[in-house]
Amino acid sequence: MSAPENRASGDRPIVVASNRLPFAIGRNGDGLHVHSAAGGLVSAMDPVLSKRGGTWIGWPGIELRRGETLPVPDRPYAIAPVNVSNEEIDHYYHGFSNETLWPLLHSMSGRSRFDRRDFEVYSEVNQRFATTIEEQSAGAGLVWIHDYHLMLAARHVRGALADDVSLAFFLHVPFPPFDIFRLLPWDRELLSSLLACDLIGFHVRGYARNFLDCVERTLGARVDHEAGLVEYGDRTTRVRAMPIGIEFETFDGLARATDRQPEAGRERIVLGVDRLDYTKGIPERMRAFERLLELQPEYREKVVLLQIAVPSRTDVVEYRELKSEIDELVGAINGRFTTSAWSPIRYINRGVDRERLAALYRDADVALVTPLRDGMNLVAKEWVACQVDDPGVLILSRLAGAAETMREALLVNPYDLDGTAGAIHRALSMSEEERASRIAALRRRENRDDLDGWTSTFVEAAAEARKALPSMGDRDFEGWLSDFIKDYRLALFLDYDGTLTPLTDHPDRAQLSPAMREVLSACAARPDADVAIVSGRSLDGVRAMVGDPSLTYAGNHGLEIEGPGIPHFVHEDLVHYRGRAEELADELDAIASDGAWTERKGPTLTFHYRSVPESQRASLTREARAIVVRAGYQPRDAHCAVEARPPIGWDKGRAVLHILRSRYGPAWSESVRVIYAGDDQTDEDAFRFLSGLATTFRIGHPDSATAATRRLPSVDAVRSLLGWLARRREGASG
Ligand code: GDG
Repeated sequence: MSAPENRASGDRPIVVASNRLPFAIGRNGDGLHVHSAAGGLVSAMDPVLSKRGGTWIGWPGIELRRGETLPVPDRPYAIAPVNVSNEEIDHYYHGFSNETLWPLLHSMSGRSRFDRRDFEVYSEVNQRFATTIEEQSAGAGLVWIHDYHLMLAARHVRGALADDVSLAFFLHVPFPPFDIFRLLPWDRELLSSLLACDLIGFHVRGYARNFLDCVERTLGARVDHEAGLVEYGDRTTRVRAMPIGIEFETFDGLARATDRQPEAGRERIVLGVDRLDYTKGIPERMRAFERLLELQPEYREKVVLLQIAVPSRTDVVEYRELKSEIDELVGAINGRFTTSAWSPIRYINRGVDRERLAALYRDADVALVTPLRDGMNLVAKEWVACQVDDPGVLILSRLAGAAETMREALLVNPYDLDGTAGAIHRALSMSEEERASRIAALRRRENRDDLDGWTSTFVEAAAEARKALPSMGDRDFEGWLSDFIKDYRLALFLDYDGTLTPLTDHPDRAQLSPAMREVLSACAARPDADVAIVSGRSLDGVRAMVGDPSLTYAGNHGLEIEGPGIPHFVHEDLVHYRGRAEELADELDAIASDGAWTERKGPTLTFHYRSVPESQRASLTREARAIVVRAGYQPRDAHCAVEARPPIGWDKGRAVLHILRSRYGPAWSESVRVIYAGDDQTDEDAFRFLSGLATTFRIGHPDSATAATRRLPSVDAVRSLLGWLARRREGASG
């Protein structure tokens, strides 16, 4: 099938990034040699890249020695190799990709190893992929990143991509439920990186649902589960299930063209074909077959299990152990049942070529595809495509993604040996009519939803993905907050700049909009709510900007506090710093040029450099920070500014607790619920301090990590939140 090309982004080239290139490089005495690497990904991407042009980015599979250049086979698109050293491969590929992520994503967390060094190298290699993607993406319409090896690349790429280039990711393996994924110490990093994409594709709906659940619960992103949209900071990502297909016509053609194989003798054949991987359930399958021979001796000497297991990841110890386990099991089962004329298991521990594979598929009476967990499983689909005469029966694990659509197969639980043995019996005794009906339906679907169709659907979906979620509204706040604050007094803490007003080039210009002023006053007017503004500005400064005397104000990051029911507070240690901030400000003024200036705020100050040309910022801030440190103050990065605070162990978090305790007493949490919203690094102190004690919101761009419960995209969203808080209970939470 061929679907229309992606029109929305024209016919611009595509950049594909995957762990491996579409060919493999080996080295022998004569130097480097190219081998073809036929596989699902190559079959899927090669035609679309050939048609549209573009670049394939990947690791060539070998560490290049000094002076060696990569032999690149002739292709109608560019190849950009990413060099990864052998040591890096150990951590990035064997370690984090295959020993941490692979088992975890397959819900086999007991096999996952969590090693910080592996993760660090994985991040570095992903960053290197991202740099190559940036270099290759000029003029491209789509950057398409593949699979679990590159989950951190998207985040680095996003900032460097032109606005009209779509960024998309497809995961070829399952995505596990929240309770499993949260075991990963770096879950937030991976999730937030993926949300830099416009489109994320999974094989089946269940994986997409798990992912949406994870980003909602782990990152506090806003999710529309029905539409498959995630809003994270100011960016929206579309999440879709797009089951991969196979080259149906190719397999069908191969099956019609090849001769009968010598394996097809008098016995009936039950076939298994897999990479030798513990997710594929090969030992369980052999035991189920053994159970069949135990329970139904009439199959002895009549049926053979033909298992092809292609060696895979032999550098990983678990894979070597699995090979030994299977070797022993084959020996034990064959030792138990073999007669002079027959052995029950025929085991081939190497790959066969595609023609032979198609013939084996065609001639098998039963395909036994019983992974313990599998993203999709292409073998099931390829086998179906090869059923060109005398139809066989497909037995398929219900834990493979393929089971979601291939409903006409006999679905089994691969852990249930009796159930699987029963299914083999049912398959071997199934009538020709039933077999033909099931296969006809399976073939129709795989022919219709083939690989070409999948690629076109993905490319089109990526171009159309850039739809924003409808703006945040009462329904969201209702879901997040109404139970939390119901029947409690509300203590609302709000940062000022970047939270209640957009950031401006000068602090004096950051005025509250009339609409914001209105919702703020309406919140403050509620008899069951108290509002406090917590700012890095001076106390007088922030009070003057807001102008409502009924609120509480915490200035200078909480070093000074004033409000109803709270004795005026100035941190006692400030006496030691009297006058020093002024001296420090004079020193900073001496280096201020090109629009840099110092905001004097009493005990603290802020050195602003927003108007300074980009090229001078790094050296200027380095100098400013050094001066601050020499003066015995703590420097802290803010939005285009360096803050200087006396080192007295006080921050916005401590200030919030001080306000809560002074106002409501030490048992404040019995009667008060706290909501805090802020956009700044200094608000992170409050988010960490209040974790578990409050619902916290980080406003704005999602590039920096946050300890907040949720993110809000903008000052407008804060206004909507305040509007809802002011109106609630009049109808909503009763
Ligand atoms: C990952 C996901 C998902 C196998 N033996 C031989 C041979 N093969 C080919 C098959 C098939 C491929 O290898 C295996 O694909 P699977 O889908 O079964 O499994 P993974 O390798 O684990 O692939 C999986 C897939 O990505 C695609 O998204 O379906 O869930 O784990 O194409 O034909 N090919 C040849 N000789 C062999 O002996 N020529």
